[in-house]
Order: sequence, then C-alpha cells, then structure tokens
Amino acid sequence: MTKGEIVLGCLAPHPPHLVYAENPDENEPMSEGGWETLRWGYARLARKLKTIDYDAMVILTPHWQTYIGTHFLGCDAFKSLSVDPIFPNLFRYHYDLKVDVELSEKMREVAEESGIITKMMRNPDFRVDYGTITSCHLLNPDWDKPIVTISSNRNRHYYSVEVMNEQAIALGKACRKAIEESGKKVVLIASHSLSHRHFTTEAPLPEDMSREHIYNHSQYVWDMKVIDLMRQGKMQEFIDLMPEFTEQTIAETEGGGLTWMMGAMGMPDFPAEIYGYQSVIGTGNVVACWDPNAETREVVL
Ligand code: 2X7
Ligand code: FE2
Repeated sequence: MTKGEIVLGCLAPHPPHLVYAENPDENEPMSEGGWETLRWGYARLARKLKTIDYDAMVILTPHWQTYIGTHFLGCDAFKSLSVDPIFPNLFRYHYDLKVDVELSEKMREVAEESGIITKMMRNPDFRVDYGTITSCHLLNPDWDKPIVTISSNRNRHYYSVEVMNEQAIALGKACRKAIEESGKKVVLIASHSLSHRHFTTEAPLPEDMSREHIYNHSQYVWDMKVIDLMRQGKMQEFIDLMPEFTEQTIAETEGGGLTWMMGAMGMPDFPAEIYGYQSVIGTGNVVACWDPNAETREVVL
C-alpha cells in the first residue's frame, strides 16, 4: 500500500454568519449577504480544493467539547437539523453528511496507543456541531467527500494553554501516523477564529456591514502579528507564542485546532496561503492554508 499523506491543511473559521450570508438551500434563514471578504476568500480556497486529489477531510472543532478524552465521529452518516445555540435566527442548517469511519477508527487507535484517552462517538442521533458544518460547507459546498470530526478536549480549561499545546501536538502526530498507515490522501481543517472578543449588541439587521468592526485594537494587532508569522512560515514561533496570544485575545485557538494541525504537518516552515481576514461580530477571522506541495503553493494575498 502506498503511504498516506496530508495534502493540505486549512485554517477555516466557522462563524455561522458566513453560511447565513451565502443563502444555501440547506439553511432556513435568508440574508442580504455580508462578510464578502471572508466568503470570497473561502470561495477561492474551495476552488483550489477542487483541483486537489483527496479522500477525506479531517476537522478539529472547538464546538464539540469533551471533558474526558478526545472523541471521534464513528457512524457512517449523520443527518439532522443543526440550530446554532446563540444565533438560531441565522443558522438552522439541514445537514446530511458521510463519515470515513475506517480513517476515524485508525486515528483513534493510534492516538490511544500513544497514551491519549479516546472514544468513538457511535450514537447515530448525535448532533454534529455547527463548527464542523460551517467550515466544511464553505470549503466543500458539494459535500462530496467524507469527513471525520475530532472533538476538542478541554485541557486548556483543566490546565493551561501550555498543556493544550502539548496534548494537541501529540494528537496531531498520532493522526499523521494513522493517515500515513491508512494509505489515504487527507485534507486537515482547523475550524476556528483568531481573536475572539464578541460584540455585546446585535445590529437589527445582522448583515449590516456598517456595524461590523473589530472592537479592540490590541486584538487586531495580535491577529496581524500571527498572520505575519504564518506568511513567513514561522509556525514554531506562533505555537510558542500561543499561550500569550490565546490568553490576551481570548482566542479560539484555545480549542487546539491550529496546534493539532501544525503538529500533524510537522510544524511547517513554508509560507501559508492567506485568502482573507475579516471581523465577524468583532472576532478576528483568517482563511488560510498550508500547501506542502511547493509546485502548487501560491502567494494569494
Ligand atoms: O462560533 C462562532 C465564532 N467562532 C465566531 C464568530 C461568531 C459566531 O460563532
Ligand atoms: Fe466558534
């Protein structure tokens, strides 16, 4: 069997506002658009994905939070209505997705062997979180590839960002080994924003872009600092700064997605492709990817 590989790693934020703004058939509420800078960036990355040969998407999301161990989706399919708990006015999405259970089981097995506490989610009525749905919809609106969702263990809350970093890197290395042994080509997705200070009052029209802006300059400066590190291919430096960045900007990196993905990809020292940065309800969001193939890697923005 040929060795499996990670063919792309995507940092894919999941504000449900972006799906709402797209008006896909799956989502009930209708909008007049909004947040185009991020949506156009996503559309460009989705076009790149169409040119890449891959078998499955593996996503780590901070909105599936587990307190004992790391959990993996473990049924062939999940179908239901996902209603965002905070923004039910924007996101009521009918999903119908397929899971690569073989790959999921393999990752769980290798993670367990490396000392990580793990569990398969075998409940067919389990409601898949909106982070998975939003990031996967925007990267692949056709939903024509199976996915695997990995939960976010709350070790940042039990312990610290430092412990989260160590655990997420160990999980990333285990997932990489499992992918290599599986013989499959896999796209990784870290589903989250950067800085994460929310607004406190919603505009009467959620997509009113005259009301959309970052609420704290220090958070913006931090976001620009870490995006600059991505551009320069200095991911080890970013991971080293992760505790300070995450604490000072209450960043969604706390769930471990980016650290896990960088651990799996061997801490890239090549430049990330940047597709767009924009504020959503005051949070900082960048769409970015790491392409290990130097021949297809581009300077996008
Ligand atoms: O989950 C989110 C998020 N991470 C960012 C912005 C808006 C809403 O939901
Ligand atoms: Fe979120």
